[in-house]
Amino acid sequence: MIKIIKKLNFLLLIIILLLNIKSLNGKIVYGDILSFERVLSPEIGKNITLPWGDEKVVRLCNPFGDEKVPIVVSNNIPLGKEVSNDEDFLSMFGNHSFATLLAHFNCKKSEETCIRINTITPQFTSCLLIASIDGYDHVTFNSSLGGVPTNMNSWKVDTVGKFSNYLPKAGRIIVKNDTRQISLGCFEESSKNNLNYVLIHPTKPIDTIDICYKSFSEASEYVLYGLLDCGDASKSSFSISGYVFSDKYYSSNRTNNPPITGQTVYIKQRSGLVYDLDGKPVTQAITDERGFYYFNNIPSGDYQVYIRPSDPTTQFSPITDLNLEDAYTNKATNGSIEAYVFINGSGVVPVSKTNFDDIMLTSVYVIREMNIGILPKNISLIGMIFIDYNANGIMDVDIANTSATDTPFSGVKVQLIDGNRVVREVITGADGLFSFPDVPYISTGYIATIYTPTGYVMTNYPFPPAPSPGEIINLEIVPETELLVGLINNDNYCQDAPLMAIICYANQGYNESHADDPVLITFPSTATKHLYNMPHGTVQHVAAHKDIGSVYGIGIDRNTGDIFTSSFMKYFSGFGPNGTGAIYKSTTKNNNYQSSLYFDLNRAMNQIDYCGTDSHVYPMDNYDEGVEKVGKIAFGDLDIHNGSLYTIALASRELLRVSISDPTDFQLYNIYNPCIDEPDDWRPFALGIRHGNIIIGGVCTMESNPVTKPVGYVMEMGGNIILQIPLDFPRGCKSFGGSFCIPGDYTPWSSVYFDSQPWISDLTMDGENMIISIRDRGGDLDRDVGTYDILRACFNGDQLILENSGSCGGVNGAHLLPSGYFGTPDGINGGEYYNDNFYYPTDNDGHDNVASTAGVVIPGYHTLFGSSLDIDSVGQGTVKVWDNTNGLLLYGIGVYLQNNENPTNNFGKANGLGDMEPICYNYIK
Ligand SMILES: *[C@@H]1O[C@H](CO)[C@@H](O)[C@H](O)[C@H]1NC(C)=O
Ligand SMILES: *[C@@H]1O[C@H](CO)[C@@H](O)[C@H](O)[C@H]1NC(C)=O
Ligand SMILES: *[C@@H]1O[C@H](CO)[C@@H](O)[C@H](O)[C@H]1NC(C)=O
Ligand SMILES: *[C@@H]1O[C@H](CO)[C@@H](O)[C@H](O)[C@H]1NC(C)=O
Ligand SMILES: *[C@@H]1O[C@H](CO)[C@@H](O)[C@H](O)[C@H]1NC(C)=O
Ligand SMILES: *[C@@H]1O[C@H](CO)[C@@H](O)[C@H](O)[C@H]1NC(C)=O
Ligand SMILES: [Ca+2]
Ligand SMILES: [Ca+2]
Repeated sequence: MIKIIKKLNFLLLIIILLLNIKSLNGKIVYGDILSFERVLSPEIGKNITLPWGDEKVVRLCNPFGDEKVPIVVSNNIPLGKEVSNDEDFLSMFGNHSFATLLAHFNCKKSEETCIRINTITPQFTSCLLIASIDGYDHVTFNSSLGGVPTNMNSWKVDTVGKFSNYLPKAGRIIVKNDTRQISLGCFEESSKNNLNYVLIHPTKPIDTIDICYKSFSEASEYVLYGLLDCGDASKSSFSISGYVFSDKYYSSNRTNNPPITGQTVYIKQRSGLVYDLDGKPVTQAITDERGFYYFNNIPSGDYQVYIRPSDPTTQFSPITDLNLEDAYTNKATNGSIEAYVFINGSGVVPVSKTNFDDIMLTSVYVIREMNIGILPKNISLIGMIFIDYNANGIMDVDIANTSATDTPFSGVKVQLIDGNRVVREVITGADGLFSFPDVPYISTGYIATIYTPTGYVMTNYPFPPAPSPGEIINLEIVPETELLVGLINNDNYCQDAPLMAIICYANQGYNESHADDPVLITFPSTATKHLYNMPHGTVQHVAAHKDIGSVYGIGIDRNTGDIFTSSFMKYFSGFGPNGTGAIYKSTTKNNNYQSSLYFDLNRAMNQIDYCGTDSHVYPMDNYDEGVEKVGKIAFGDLDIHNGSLYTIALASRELLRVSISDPTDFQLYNIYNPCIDEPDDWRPFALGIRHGNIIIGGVCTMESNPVTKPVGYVMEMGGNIILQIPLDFPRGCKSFGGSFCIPGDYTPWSSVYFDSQPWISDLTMDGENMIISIRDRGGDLDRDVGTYDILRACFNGDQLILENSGSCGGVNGAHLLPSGYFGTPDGINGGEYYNDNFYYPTDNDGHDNVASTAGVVIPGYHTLFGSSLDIDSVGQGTVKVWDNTNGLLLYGIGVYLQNNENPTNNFGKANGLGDMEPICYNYIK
């Protein structure tokens, strides 16, 4: 203690000399507030509390305990003397006559000592003045608030200066900092008497500063410091402003995000209520149409700005920007911003009347962009794309035999759009659904952009004019309502209940006794009764025998409804007036049809027998010649595709294409011949359309070398074989009765009419699966009976696989083993997918295979319509209807019934029907 007093005496001496205080009257003149006597270093360990300046109360203590007691005295330095006349220096002390500072002594080479200055309340506007640092002094300090260390890089230097303008030069103080501490030093030669100083302030509130000092020379054993008020509280009025925005981008940035108008923003001080500088309480502000709010004319303080969402599950912008100087960014954590607003506070700037946000403010300072981002409530949006087969705009889901069931449309790209922004993108799956779960709600709403596949149009337009096929469609999509989008293209479209056109055959030459018999008729596809029992007029006679003679293939022009038919060689039914190369067109006129020659391949090729010579013998009384030409002259199946009709010229085994708008535009294509050993046995006949391309079906008939069974082929136009059909499977009984079974196995083609001679006559797609109709050539060689097959081939994602044992593609059909009516094996591996058996109870007999010669699947239908025979009578030409999903025979419509009065009217069971097509019109004209 004595030692310390001694040192103090020494110190006083120094100070008196230094400050040039001439007369002390035996008593040192102290500052207004600090008491020299009280601030003696031994006391520091006892936590001295002393008032400092007008408002502050400061506690001093020794942070390191008794071993390292700092020597500190208070000091009142008179202002405005020679040693203290620098204007900048003076300006810091207002109109005070003394600068009240602490002097911290440290003897050369004694250990560093520290002093802790603690203010009871957080300091917003305090600056730290440290003075008298020369080359031998080393001062460091750090600060904290509530025990939380300050990042010392956030302190800012205000002034580096000197006490006196009069005395020689003072050395400049160098400030170095890192996050933990600030170090002060001086490397310039300085006058002993002109003290240097640095004024430095925190940009965040603090309540504690630890200052440590060590001296390296007796020439300099003290530094001075003090807390000054940097802000003039009377001038320091503040505002807080910011934006509340809907953070739909999850960007935590108000840029581009929509404002939230009418949002209440609350404010409070950590220590309680907020009163503005007029003394009025301030509690809340409401955001304007820009989402902007402000609190005006409030004192400096430790504020919390927050919102109180009515929905407790409200979520806020994910990223909080702690740098309050940044514009645009979200400053709130969970909807609440903590901001120390004071002069020099981070982000606190003078109000600028050129800044739009400040126009309403009357304060001197403002902290702007105290933004609060609210994540919009998530919503889920869903929709579905379906194929609207009948284009009625409704997703028809009922399953009926004679109407389409609309199906989900997979593989369609759908984007969710907000303005120009693609929020998400999906491709519809097998369920046709597109869903956007958990997207932020936006008041402007979303658009679903449908990338309509090529050729498709939307059927449930909310808008005329309708976009053209394949055009991208933008639709509003709203929560809680599934956006249903029906799409259709022409190929998949058919109006409800289309008429069906079918070929019948009339006996004899076209101009003989049966000249007026109808051979091309239409009937409602919804018919369930036999046509001959239906009201008059239900069936329309399109063309008579005299108009077109014997034809097989039918094609419908979807634009006009015109019907094209091609000549066909059949026993006891003569060619039409224009011979073997004729393709006829039947066109509606005044509610009636008119038929005429459209194209003649013989004429077009300038060769009278290009399609074969008419081998019938006329007049045809009871008998016909030339039947070995069946299947070898005239034409096969006919289909229309892309504005042209296609048929097969049987004599030359070529594919013929003729434009349906211009008969002079035609073309013949070679067809690949898969019958390597006996090329002459290749009999292409059937046509179909798969994946938008023509496919061809034919048989290697084994006619010229009948040692093996015939083999069928289905190929693409270029000859790529997509299906091989060995026609060697058991076929039950061609006819059976109580005690007999006439085997129905296929034979090579021959002139024996009772042989079952396989003739692939039609190819029908059921989605990705294929239905192959096999006519019995034997039925066209006589007037006896033909028995048919339908085979189903299922696509396994890679190739078509023929039905086997009555199953196809993993689906069991109608006739698993044993499949023949009397248990005989019937079909590939003994079973068959489609039930084509016929049993006639009256006579206790029947046929095991009366399937179809031409099949129709109207788009979207689950049924197969086939031209066949025998449903409930013998000698009946019949359209049968099967269920494609299980092979069941559902019902049949008798087309005609051979009766005993006029047995030669039709062909009865002898292949009395030909091709069949629905008259579907184009939806997109
Ligand atoms: C001084 O105050 C500090 C903190 O307020 C405390 O930790 C310390 O024990 C006090 N010292 C004495 C001697 O009272
Ligand atoms: C000087 O200080 C006194 C009290 O500290 C105050 O009343 C007075 O207004 C001040 N004068 C000026 C010019 O600031
Ligand atoms: C200053 O730093 C020292 C060492 O890390 C630490 O013990 C002390 O508490 C700090 N002082 C303040 C005021 O944060
Ligand atoms: C501390 O360092 C940072 C940069 O790291 C600087 O911006 C800041 O002004 C410095 N503070 C002082 C008091 O020198
Ligand atoms: C916020 O948006 C502004 C304006 O687009 C941009 O300059 C700034 O970098 C953004 N800030 C952040 C943190 O993304
Ligand atoms: C086709 O037959 C009809 C009816 O006999 C006849 O009027 C027409 O001239 C024939 N057309 C040709 C090109 O021979
Ligand atoms: Ca529909
Ligand atoms: Ca059968």
